[in-house]
Amino acid sequence: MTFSEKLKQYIERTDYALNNYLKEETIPEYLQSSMSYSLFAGGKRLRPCILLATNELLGGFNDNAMPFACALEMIHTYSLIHDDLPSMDNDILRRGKPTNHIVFGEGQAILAGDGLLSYAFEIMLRFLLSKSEPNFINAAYTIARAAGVTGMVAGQCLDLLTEGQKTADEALLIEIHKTKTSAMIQAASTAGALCANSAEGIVKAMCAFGAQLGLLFQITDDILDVIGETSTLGKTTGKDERAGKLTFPSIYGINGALLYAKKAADAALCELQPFGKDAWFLQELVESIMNRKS
Ligand code: GRG
Repeated sequence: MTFSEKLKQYIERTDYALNNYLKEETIPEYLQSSMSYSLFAGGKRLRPCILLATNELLGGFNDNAMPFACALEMIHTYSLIHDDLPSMDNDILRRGKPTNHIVFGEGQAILAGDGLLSYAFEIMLRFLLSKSEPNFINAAYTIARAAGVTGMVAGQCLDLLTEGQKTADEALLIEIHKTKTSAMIQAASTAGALCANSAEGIVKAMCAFGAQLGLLFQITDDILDVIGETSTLGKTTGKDERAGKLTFPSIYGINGALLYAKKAADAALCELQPFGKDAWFLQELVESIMNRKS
């Protein structure tokens, strides 16, 4: 199987499960529409794919990992809806489509995000009620921490606070990237390993892998905001500079940022070395993020 075929398979399985989750509850029609609009707006499903691929690599049963993969994608989608709000990044375009608040109104967009966030926890807890094994509890805890007040929410808070800051503070930049973006990607690989009931050393290695992959992803995101095309990315470009954001290109220039990206890619690949060819999908995923255009 090729990389694209495998990727497609993970995405299709995730989409199927997400669709079922949204259909199996009696959600008010408008809320269902606003949640579905963003959940099925053409996201790359990066985090579920990492979770499922890590889980498969380590001999896990993907059916047991799926609730966590879906929860992660729901939390990710809520974060994008809220990030696009007028009070945050104030964006009108996401994944090539009008943002949630443009279509459904600001109040309903906040609720679509709240709905996805709370439903994500409901899904994980429902699974834990049927299989309350320590490794699954740990996977849910890992995701909760990544999304929360020391993870993504903390990162977004620092990101908003430092807008317009002109001083090149590398430590702060790394802290924002680690929390805002990397934490959720790291949670994907870590939860994938935990759902496979892997030994502590393996979980640690996959956690380190996810941290580097997350950093790589954010650096390439920063680079694409400068050199990418709005039509390819499906979102407004050049926003970081206009908002005076602290980014890798703003501190090191494009070439410097590319060097940091390469360093993170190499470090991620290094964590996969013990798995040899079995880790082919994750290895190719690292390469594809390094070379991504969207
Ligand atoms: C509102 C608590 C809260 C957090 C928002 C995710 C986020 C934090 C902000 C989005 C701004 C941004 C561009 C972050 C950088 C990287 C990132 C998360 C990009 C979007 O992720 P993709 O490319 O999205 O995986 P798709 O559309 O493919 O799902």
